[in-house]
Amino acid sequence: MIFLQMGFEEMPTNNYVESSFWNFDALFQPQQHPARDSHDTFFLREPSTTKTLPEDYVERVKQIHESGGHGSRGYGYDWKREEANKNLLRTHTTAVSSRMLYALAKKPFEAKRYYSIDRVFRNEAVDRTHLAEFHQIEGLICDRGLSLGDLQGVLHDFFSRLGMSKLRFKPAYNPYTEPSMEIFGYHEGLKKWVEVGNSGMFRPEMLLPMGLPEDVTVIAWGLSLERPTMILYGIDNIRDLFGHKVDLSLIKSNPICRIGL
Ligand code: FB9
Repeated sequence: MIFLQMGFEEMPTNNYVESSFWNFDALFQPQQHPARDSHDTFFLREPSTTKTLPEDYVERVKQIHESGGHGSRGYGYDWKREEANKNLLRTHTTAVSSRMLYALAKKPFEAKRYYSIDRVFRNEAVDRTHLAEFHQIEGLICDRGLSLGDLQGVLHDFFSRLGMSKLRFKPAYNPYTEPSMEIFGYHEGLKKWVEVGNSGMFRPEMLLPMGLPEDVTVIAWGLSLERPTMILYGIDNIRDLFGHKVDLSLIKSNPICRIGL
């Protein structure tokens, strides 16, 4: 409801299986980045490789990784098509954002506000707040001449509707955004600052090879669905909220969420 009220439209996220190309390469994430090995990512044995990719666009992505362009010097490594072809369980819904922005670039430019809320998979150590899968929430705004101030503005709007009007931003790093910011919110109930997400401006090395006009900028942010829900309902262990051990009567008896409405 919060995203719809803010004029965002939902992205189609109904594919858990994705190619490394859309999950990583299209996002200018280099092929030797640690997140791309099987310690963090679930790769598929069958089907192990993707069938089709847009060849002309793939060539431009190869260029930007290997030798740059548009003022960037790129990464200067030998980009391998077979690495990009590998199928995996998507590690973030940002993989869907890359598909949507590429689709947008194929049409006369129109500003867009998109969001996604769906499952992502990470081969990480599980503990009371982490499982090998969680739901990512992502918002992005694609328009001409957006600034970091516009990103901080929309974050204030979004999180104030989640009951957090006081935010702090900490410089961070993502391969696909520059600048990037971790987001912290003051939680009145817990009387403390909590990390509420991550954000940034998608890099030109991601957007220009897609064919988007030079002056088009994209601001984006992400968070999880499980973390706020655990805090809101005072749930200590994520297994009580999500997964095969959940007590369904708890789900049925809990009051529905009224935040932001
Ligand atoms: O959700 C998180 N915290 C959170 C969010 C809301 C909230 O609301 C209160 C109740 C009212 C409370 C807490 N986090 C993100 C922060 C931490 O929990 C963090 O430790 C774990 N993060 C997950 C990833 O862990 C590896 C949460 C998950 C996360 C982090 C970043 C992104 C998405 C999910 C992202 C992104 C992104 C960045 C740039 C461009 C596009 C997407």
